[in-house]
Amino acid sequence: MNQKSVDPATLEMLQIAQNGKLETIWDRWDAQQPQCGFGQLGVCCKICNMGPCRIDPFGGEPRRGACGADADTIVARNLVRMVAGGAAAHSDHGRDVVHALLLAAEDKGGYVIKDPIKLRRVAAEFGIALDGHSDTEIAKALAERALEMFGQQEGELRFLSRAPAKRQELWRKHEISPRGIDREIVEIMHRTTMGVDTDYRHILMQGLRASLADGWGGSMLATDLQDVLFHSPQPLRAAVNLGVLKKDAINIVVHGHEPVLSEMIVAASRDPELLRMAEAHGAKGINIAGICCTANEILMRHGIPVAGNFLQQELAVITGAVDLMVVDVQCIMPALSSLTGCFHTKLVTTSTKNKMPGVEHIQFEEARALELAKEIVARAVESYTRRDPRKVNIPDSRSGLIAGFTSDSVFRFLGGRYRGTYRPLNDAVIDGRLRGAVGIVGCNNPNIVHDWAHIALTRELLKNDVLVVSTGCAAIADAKCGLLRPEAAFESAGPGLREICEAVGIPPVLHLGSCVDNSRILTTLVEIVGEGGLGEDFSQLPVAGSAPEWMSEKAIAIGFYFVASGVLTHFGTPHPVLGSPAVHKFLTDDVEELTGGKFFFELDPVKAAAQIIDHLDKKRAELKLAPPMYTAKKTFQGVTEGA
Ligand code: BF8
Repeated sequence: MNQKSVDPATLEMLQIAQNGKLETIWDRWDAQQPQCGFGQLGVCCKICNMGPCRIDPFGGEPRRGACGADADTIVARNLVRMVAGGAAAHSDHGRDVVHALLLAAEDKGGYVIKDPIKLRRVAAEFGIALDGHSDTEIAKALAERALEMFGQQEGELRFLSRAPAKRQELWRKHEISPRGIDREIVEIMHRTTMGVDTDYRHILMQGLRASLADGWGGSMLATDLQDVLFHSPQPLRAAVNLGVLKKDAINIVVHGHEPVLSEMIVAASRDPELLRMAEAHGAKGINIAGICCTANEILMRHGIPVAGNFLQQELAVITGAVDLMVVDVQCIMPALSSLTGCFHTKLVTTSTKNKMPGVEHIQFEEARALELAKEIVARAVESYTRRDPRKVNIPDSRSGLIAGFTSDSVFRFLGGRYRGTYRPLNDAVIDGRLRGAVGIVGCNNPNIVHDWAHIALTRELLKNDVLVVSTGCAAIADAKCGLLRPEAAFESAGPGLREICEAVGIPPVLHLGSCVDNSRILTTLVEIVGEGGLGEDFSQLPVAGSAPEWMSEKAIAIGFYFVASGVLTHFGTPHPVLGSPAVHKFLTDDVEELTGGKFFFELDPVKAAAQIIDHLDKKRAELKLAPPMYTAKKTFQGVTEGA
């Protein structure tokens, strides 16, 4: 592949890396070619020590592993183990947030409850008594109830009751209502170990159940309790791309996922004593910038600039301007440890779950959160004194954006102060000003030109009057090319979407946060159905989901819970299932009979947009809605088809 990215800052830094003979993820990915075909097709089984076994994907021999497992069983097992990995990552993040809430209730670690209204709203859902009780008493009771959701053995997760009654009934009918978060993940591991479940459909149904435990459990808890602790986001302005790093300031990059750490780093960076120390070393302040979902968390609540998305983490170091990179968990490339060795950059791990050989570990303890955050910031100040100005190359690339939308705020925002409901949004869909809405989420992957698929898909949908909501690295991609500015409505949206964006002053792409905040997409769907006029279940809505450049197991878990919630879901490259036509058919066809949602795989973002729009139009017709007001005929690449 020749072109590596559509982002000019990334291309500039890749040239600098090449000149300096610095290896990046693209070099290592090239060195892996050709990648293992058995792995890509999902037909390699290494679950027990009789293997690894592999199946001939062309129907020849061997057709079965040593134990007798066929391609269908092997592919389904491998896939749901990916769901388990993704659901575990999101949910363990959620668990850490619950612990932080417990500490806030006990007045430890510097955490305080910043959104008492949301605290009371969520606590009421758990049936916790509110009257006459202090915020800390309620927070303690809520944290205890939330912790129970992880180890719950029977019944259903509390947040499932947010879904429409029809959806809940459907989950019960197919026995995929999750009982407890940890239980469903463990059950995947049990069912897929040697000699247990061999029925691929039965295995995949457990994948759906565990994914619901993520979306409507661990991720939803993470989002809601982060809002309680760190306050619910509100729309705010910020900047994005490597150009947010500053030549004359101390640059700290926070990378990973959990705001329990990054919130404290932000607080510590404003400490007067540390600021004086920075100044004494000749620095003009302490500049915090984020990478990956940690970036999204502190962007959403503080407007902290975003240095880049997943594929830019090494490039941030290669600017030579990062004095310290602090990481917690998930999406952190192991290569950072050797790369930071080529610069003055200090790399610090902090989580009990993540250590890197040769990298200093400062154990983050929530009970001493602020104190440890100050220690980390002080290390950055020290590191700045070792910065070599000759190695500094910061690309002059940064875009403005608006972030900070939530299912609570944005659509009520659409209704204005006196009409704070989802009615205007639903009416816009009903009268055809808006064709529908699509959530574009997920990662970058060197197997696709960096950011290209996110941006191309988003642009096609906007042109066709489809509102886009976005999270994770997808939102960062769209932000870098200016799609998260209100002006993008003039430049990129169809006439109906433009009218709405202009009336309210919002961008046509709404940033809903990090990957755990995909739960905000679910609660948005709840609100839309609840508002009325667009059917009684998610599967009736003109909506879809997409992960055009996915790479992580977490993306598979998210895709599964979208599909289990009745949503058509696009992935750019297929899941590793093509070695089993039966599993592929289940995911892209049969599952629709069960949940109303299904997957489709399409690398070309323009073709994917066409398929998504066909789906939105089909749903509109089923609801007997008028055709789209302005873009009844689909518009692609500036050409109106059939016009
Ligand atoms: O959880 S989008 S590359 S950063 S996995 Fe990772 Fe993918 Fe980015 Fe956030 Ni989500």
